[in-house]
Amino acid sequence: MSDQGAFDTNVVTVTRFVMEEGRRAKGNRGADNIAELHVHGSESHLVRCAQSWDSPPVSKQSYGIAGSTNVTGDQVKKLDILSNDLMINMIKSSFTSCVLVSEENEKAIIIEPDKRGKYIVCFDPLDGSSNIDCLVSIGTIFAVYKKNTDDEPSEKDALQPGRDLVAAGYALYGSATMIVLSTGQGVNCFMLDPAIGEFILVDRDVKIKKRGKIYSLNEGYAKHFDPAVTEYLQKKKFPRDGTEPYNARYIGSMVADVHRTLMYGGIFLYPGNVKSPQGKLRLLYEGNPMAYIMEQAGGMASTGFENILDIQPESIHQRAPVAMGSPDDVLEYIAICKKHGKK
Ligand code: P6P
Repeated sequence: MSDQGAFDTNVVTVTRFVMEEGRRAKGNRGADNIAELHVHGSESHLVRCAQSWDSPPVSKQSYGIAGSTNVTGDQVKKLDILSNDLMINMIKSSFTSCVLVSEENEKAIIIEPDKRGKYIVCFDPLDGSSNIDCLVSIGTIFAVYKKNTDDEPSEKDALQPGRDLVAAGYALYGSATMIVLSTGQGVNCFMLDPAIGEFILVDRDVKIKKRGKIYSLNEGYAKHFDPAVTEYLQKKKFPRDGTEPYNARYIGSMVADVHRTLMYGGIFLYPGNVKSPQGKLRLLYEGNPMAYIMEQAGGMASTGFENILDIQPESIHQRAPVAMGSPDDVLEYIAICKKHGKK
């Protein structure tokens, strides 16, 4: 008799989970359609990207600078272009969306009338791409809104505060490949099983620690930090209350730094500074989706003066300062920012 014990015949795949969650929430914010979007659209792209990362392309030619630069002035790698094209084509073929905003496209993509649905998807197709050649973890970030007007679809449809998101999440291509997803009913993590090409539910309803012991930011900008950031870091490095100093961790890929913060607690910071008052991270496809995940996991996400999800966007590539993670850590940072007063 062969041993059947090890084989789970009732695994919860991301497809099954999102469809069940859609059915549970049916009628609430169209979560059922999210199931469709996730089944046919962004998730398919993530699987393809994930698989390409799990079985990296043999030819080195997929790596390396593509020679162009994107709207944010970063050098564009070939995988950036591949990932962006995949994401656009997968979502278009899902017939669920009408407007797409990508870090790689200066203008919003208005989907042709015969392929339109009611969702707006904002995404960073391959975040952290400057780390591709040294094999550091990178990821894909996505944020999903519902169109809330009957007008002809336009870039304006994407200018909704993060508070109005109906779903958001990311895929992390690291030592394993994982999708972290929320449709407003908590945060769930799905690990890719390359043997069956499915993402399997491994962490249900993830909650972040109330306080952590890690701070994460690029201290190379210390010369340009606002006084509040300098004071906050001083407090983490040289605590006067007898507690141990925090550990410093910084990967330089937002998806990896945010995922570690979600898993271990602490705070991830990309603040504004005297050179870049709004910081570097983009609100629509970096700040908002990650803030949504953090709040759904019991964490916080702030600019230092307001919740990131409350910001009313004015342009699709606008930046916003970011401080997110364990609520007690973010609240401590906000108190110091407010003590120094609004910039
Ligand atoms: P810096 C990657 O280029 C990215 O957009 C985010 O993934 C990451 O958090 C940030 O930039 C890193 O920026 O200035 O520290 O290199």
